[in-house]
Amino acid sequence: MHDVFISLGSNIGDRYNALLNARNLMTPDIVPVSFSKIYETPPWGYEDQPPFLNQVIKAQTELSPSALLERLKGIEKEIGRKSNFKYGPRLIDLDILFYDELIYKTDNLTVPHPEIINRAFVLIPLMDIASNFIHPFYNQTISNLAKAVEPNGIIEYRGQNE
Ligand code: PH2
Ligand code: MG
Ligand code: MG
Repeated sequence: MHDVFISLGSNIGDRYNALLNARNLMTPDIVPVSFSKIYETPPWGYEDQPPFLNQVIKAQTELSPSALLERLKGIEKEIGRKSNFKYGPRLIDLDILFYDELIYKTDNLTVPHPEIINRAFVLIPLMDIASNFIHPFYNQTISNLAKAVEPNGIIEYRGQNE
């Protein structure tokens, strides 16, 4: 079994249900075992779009990194994601953050996700469930990495009906 961390994001439609559906569609081959809180986060990268809901989960899987990526793309499709521009709005986005302590790079997948250290919307949810996890590339704890990002505008999300 492999331990993986996956980030979930949505900023169009029923954002809360998109996260819920994505988690439900993962089983049985991706089994979520712990969940961060859900946060509402200002758009990062391309700012002229609605705020996101973001969550990070830890899951267990026997899938290889590339098979996991394909499965996550399948779930994005099932939820109705259409192709979009880089950093643009999306119904659901599922990204592999970590896969055990693996460091891995192919044309369409880099693990750990190369942007983790720049993204408060990933590091803050990661703090909920993996503050002591050591980033295998930077050899620093999540806790340490989180200190270096600005949490501006990130709030815990409580409303569950949109
Ligand atoms: N995802 C992006 C681009 N910008 N900003 C926030 N706050 N949350 C996201 O999940 C996000 C983003 C592209 O995947
Ligand atoms: Mg993404
Ligand atoms: Mg993605």
